Amino acid sequence: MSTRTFGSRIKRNIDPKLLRGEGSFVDDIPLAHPLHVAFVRSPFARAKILSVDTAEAKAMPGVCAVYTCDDIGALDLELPQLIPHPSMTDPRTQRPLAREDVFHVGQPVAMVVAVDRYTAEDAATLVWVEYDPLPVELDLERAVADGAPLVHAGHPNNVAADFRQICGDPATAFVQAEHVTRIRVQVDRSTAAPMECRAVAAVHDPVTGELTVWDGTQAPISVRGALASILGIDEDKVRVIAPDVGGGFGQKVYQFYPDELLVPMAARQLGRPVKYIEDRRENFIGSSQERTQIHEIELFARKDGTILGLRDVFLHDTGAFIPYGIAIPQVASTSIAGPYRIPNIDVAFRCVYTPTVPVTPYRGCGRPQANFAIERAIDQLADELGLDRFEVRRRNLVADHEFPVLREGLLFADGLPVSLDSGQYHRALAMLEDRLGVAAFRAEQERARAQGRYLGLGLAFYVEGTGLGPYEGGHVRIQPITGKVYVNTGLTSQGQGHDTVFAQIVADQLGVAVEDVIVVEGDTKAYDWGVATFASRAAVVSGNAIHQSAAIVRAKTIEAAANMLEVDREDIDLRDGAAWARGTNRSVSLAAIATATNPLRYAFNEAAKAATQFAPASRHDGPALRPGEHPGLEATDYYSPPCATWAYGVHGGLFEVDPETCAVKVLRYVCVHDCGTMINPTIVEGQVMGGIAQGFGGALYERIEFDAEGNPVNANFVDFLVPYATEVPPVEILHLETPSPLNPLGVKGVGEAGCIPVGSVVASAIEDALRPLGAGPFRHVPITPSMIHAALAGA
Ligand code: MCN
Repeated sequence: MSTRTFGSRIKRNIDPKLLRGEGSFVDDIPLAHPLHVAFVRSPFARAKILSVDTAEAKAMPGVCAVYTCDDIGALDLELPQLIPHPSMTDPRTQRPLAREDVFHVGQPVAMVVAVDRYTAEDAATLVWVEYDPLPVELDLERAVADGAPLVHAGHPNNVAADFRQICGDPATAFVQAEHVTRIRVQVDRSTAAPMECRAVAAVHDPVTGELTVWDGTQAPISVRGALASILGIDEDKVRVIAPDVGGGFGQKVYQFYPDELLVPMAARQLGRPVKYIEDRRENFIGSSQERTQIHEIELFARKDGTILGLRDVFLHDTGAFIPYGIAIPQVASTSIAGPYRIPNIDVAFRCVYTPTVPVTPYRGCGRPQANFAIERAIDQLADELGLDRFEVRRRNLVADHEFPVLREGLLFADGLPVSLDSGQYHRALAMLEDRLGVAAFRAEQERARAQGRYLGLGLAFYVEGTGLGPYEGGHVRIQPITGKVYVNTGLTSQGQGHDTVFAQIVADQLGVAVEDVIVVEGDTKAYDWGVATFASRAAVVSGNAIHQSAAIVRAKTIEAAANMLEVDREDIDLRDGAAWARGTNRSVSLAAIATATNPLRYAFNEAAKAATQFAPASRHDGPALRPGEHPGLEATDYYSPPCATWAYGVHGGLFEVDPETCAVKVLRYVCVHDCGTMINPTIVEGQVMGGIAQGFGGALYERIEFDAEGNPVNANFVDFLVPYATEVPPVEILHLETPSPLNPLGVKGVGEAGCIPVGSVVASAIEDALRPLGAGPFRHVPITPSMIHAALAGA
């Protein structure tokens, strides 16, 4: 394979369209006279439903239907538990419309369908629901205490699951330790806040029985499977299309939200297109969130800073329901030892129901919390032992020759033991230290302090298991007539630029221009085996599948071209959209080769005419197709990773904290990262940058606030602060490329990496800055100005 475009900084194909406002999102899909949906949502965090009266709403002109749980027949069920785990008994999931009980503010109780959204919204206010509110406990630690009000009966202490994993011999290591560091850290709840909220539209064709659903989802194939199973129809009669999607960040991965089932149901029943476009407030109170965890972590070490063992016990807030099982805390618990050579690990967690929006993975999925725990603990260990924070890390980082590092006993989200596959951790740390100019900064910090300015340096290392299975596939086809190459895959993009990187992979294999490769994603009619976009897996899983398919097409093309040009296969060179007989000026275009596979079919085409002379049909040694041969230059192959491949990186920043205003200013921010071989460094940098922006949100600004009754009090962009471009600093990104030994392309994922260590870096830097004032430690994110103020006041 040549390396002409793989690894190149090619601009994303999709950007001109999106920047010109020519994207086509669910709300842009032209539908003939669609009906519109509004939901009646619970205003209580926990309540009994005493009655629901829809008569007045139904009577309103323009209202076509009002559904409660009693009106949806067989669909009145608990939605599927997506990732079962033996640690959960009776895991609770959401019903499409609440029956008897509501479990969080925002839970859908009734659905109104009307001629326009205004009418639907007005009618929703005329659905009269009588509630009997029940007591609630929102605080995670109090929720697990005896006597706390229960979210779900039969789940004492609100425990959804308890799980513990052990690696090595922690008990012995703990006894041998000369020093123990203990800290408690907390990460608060946040939300993905995609630019486009969620959206679903559906059309049912009564003649063909086909149901077409446009869904701003990360998982069209899974949505189709769920719809077909629940509605009891053939999968072939359900087509799910994810058109352009304005960000997902995990929130739009397959949780099977009520609207994803109810909108198609209504379209079938009412015989009209139906659509639901979530508004921003609904996104805050109805679409899933993540992050709250409280860790009690202990490091058992020698006096020289060598860590012998780690114990971590943490609480994980799972919200009102647990559709994703223990996936998030399991990822957190298996990431807890980070890049460090910690042989003995004891980690246990408890998933806790709270009467809040359900929790499912949000970019990072448990890793930012684990990172905050281990990195804050390492800083603390260094401080307690009087060692430099870089030095303690250096003493414990896995060395290059120690890979693979198997953490037997710690099962990752794929059910397999954690095994760090490759990396250059020491080099990454040295690059960061060098780029930050640590020695010079320390001198500057001293000078600044003398002038009453408080500068601080923070750093944090992370590892990230990426590229989870089970599998993805790719279909590659050289088009007859035009010679363009079409690539179909099962997953879908929400802004990751897959169409460009997948085109790069194929272009190199087939010797065509990237612009001549058209990638089609997110349409179950175009490709229908696959899983979804999550877990930073597209490059690893789909990338390798497409690479393999393209390799088969390449071989077929070379075989056909060798026949046509009457040379050996080894003498064929694919470049510039043609197959060349090496060392000659004889060539045949890929269009002609693809066309020649069936000259009759393309008899009206000039290329076909020209190619007829080469057609396999003109082979005089037997039938046009030999047994097992298929016509056309196309192939489908699948890739199933053996286990996760572990990306990593280290971030560091220089910050200034103003003790008067408590404002935090980022002076410099440096990221050294390694996602294996990079397919497109520009896209990788965009991903890293986007992740860091979200990381700054979690570090300094974003917290979903509830009052004591469980009402979200900042469910809007005025009160819930996402960082704007003005808050996200320029980032100096340095790359390392240690290929993954686990897959043919040597790639690891990068989509989530950026957000993982930012909270740890920011806390580390603020602590360093305010050390002379005795304020700190900082072990709770986001770190708001009022928290800094309180720390200074308490100093
Ligand atoms: N890439 C590359 N070289 C590598 C690794 C990746 O060129 N060695 C490219 C990939 O080909 C892809 C992009 O970088 O175009 C991200 O790749 P990958 O890490 O495989 O992640 P996925 O494509 O599977 O995307 C999922 C990941 C996740 S889990 C979240 S959450 C997230 C993210 O991507 N949500 C996003 N990035 C996002 N970016 C945008 N704009 N919007 C979201 O919703």
